[in-house]
Amino acid sequence: MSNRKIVIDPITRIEGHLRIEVEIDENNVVREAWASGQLFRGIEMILKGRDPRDAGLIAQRICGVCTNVHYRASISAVEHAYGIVPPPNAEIIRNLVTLALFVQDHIVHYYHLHSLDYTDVVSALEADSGKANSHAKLFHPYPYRTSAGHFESVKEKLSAFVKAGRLGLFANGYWGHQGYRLTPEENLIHMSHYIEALHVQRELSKAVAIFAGKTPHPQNLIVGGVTSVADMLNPQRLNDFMFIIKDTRDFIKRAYIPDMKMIIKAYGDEIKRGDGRGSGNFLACGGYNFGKDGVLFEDGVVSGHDFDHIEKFDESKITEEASRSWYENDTSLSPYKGETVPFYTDLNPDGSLKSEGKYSWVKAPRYEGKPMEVGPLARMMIGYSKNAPAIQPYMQRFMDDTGMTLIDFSTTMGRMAARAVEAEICCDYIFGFVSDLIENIKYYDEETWTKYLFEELPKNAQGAGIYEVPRGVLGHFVRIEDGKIANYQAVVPTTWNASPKDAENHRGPYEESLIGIRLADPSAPLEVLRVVHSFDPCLACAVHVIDAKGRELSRYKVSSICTV
Ligand code: NFE
Ligand code: MG
Repeated sequence: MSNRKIVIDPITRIEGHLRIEVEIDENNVVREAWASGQLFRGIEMILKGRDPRDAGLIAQRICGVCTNVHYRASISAVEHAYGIVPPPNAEIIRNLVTLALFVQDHIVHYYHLHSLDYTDVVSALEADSGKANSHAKLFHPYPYRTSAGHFESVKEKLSAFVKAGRLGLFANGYWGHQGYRLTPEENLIHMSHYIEALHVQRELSKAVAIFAGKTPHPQNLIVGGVTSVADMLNPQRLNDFMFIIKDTRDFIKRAYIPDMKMIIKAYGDEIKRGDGRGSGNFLACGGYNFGKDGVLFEDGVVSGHDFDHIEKFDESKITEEASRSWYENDTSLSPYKGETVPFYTDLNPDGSLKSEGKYSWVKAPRYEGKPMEVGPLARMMIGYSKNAPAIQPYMQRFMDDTGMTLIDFSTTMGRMAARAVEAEICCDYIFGFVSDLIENIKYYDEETWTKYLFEELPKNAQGAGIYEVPRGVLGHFVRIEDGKIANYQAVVPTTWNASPKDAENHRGPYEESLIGIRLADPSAPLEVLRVVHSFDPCLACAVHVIDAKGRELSRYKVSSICTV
């Protein structure tokens, strides 16, 4: 029997429109894969000709999920171009908001976007609440909201959904698939935390809004600093922020981490088999300084899982190319010179991707010509290998508790585990950033903005804002000519991970991680969902002109007065 193609479109639960096509052999093993962003992001074109000080407010509309990070990277790119250094308090406030967002993003990703690939909602209804209560104690001595009474109320909520035939957001799962292995009690514990996580993520949005004004699409950043002066100087606001983080920390330690350990125990053979392992190229730019010389994340570049030789990150080695993407100009370019001229070449007549030609709106970022995985997994593996004080002890404890080795993390389950460990680290370390802020204020350093006169800034300049954000390395690159934006490029984490192939036919990280995965039932490709979802895809970072039918994407009119 010849190879067959399976198309999953969209594969994302929310966060934009990603299409995955895989070719499987007669044993249902994936032999080739194509990741295709089905949306076009025109933001870079909209930014041309604008006042650089406005870039942040426009660029942040790239996405509504990783809310503040495009805003921040954009403002920083302009600051870098002009040589403006924001004062320490501004940097701390920016860090507080971004780190609260890391935690919120990771919790939402695990419970609401990914856990249903491993937990069966319908099975939870069969659970014995008393048994679930004692089972939860195997993974934490004081598990989060797991009394038998609480479980009964969760079951009632779930069965009301099922009885009404309105599964809502649970409607499209492959419930009953042989790939689901948790017991009914374990499924119930997860579903209970799924519901609790809705509250936790709402509270974290409030924490972000304390300094950022609102979320998504915050208001508090300006070139040179932040505007959240009154919030910074109000002890009640700081206290509210810390209180939410404290509650979240409780949830992470008593629910998220234990649930991760439970999943790893149940699906351990997938880890040992290496399901979802990619090429072993990892990239991290590091950052988030605190105290005298503390840094949360280490930078590093790893090739082929060689963690003994980690190179320093160098932004000048980043290029993007579009030989397999729907843009003109196939040459590999520095983002400062990057182009965004759409060139849609359609699908095959049967509606499938042109697997030998251009097939995605996502470009192909490369580091020294190589595809790179970015995100929590890259950060945790690099931080652990470099013995980073903020990372190594957390990773070590998780490894000791689960029996996982470093290479085990380079899998689908490992990607999830790294994200959970990172959420725990961010939550614990946020307090260090808060105490830096309090320390400054105590000594009358209330500076939040570095003064400059726009008229005195150079007319021609270029700069980059490069940060670790929840899904990996984010870079915004701006070139200013005659006081206006002449070119703008954003190379976002999902662009790295969802990258299509390149001129050399190197697969992107999603694609590479799918090779060798065996499907139990090709009509219900749960295994493919698991691999791709473990990266936390955000194709919303690649949107702006949507095509509901997958066709007719060839005409654009983007004027400079277009609002986004
Ligand atoms: Ni739209 Fe994002 C993050 C950015 S994309 S969520 O994290 O930047 O990968
Ligand atoms: Mg780009």
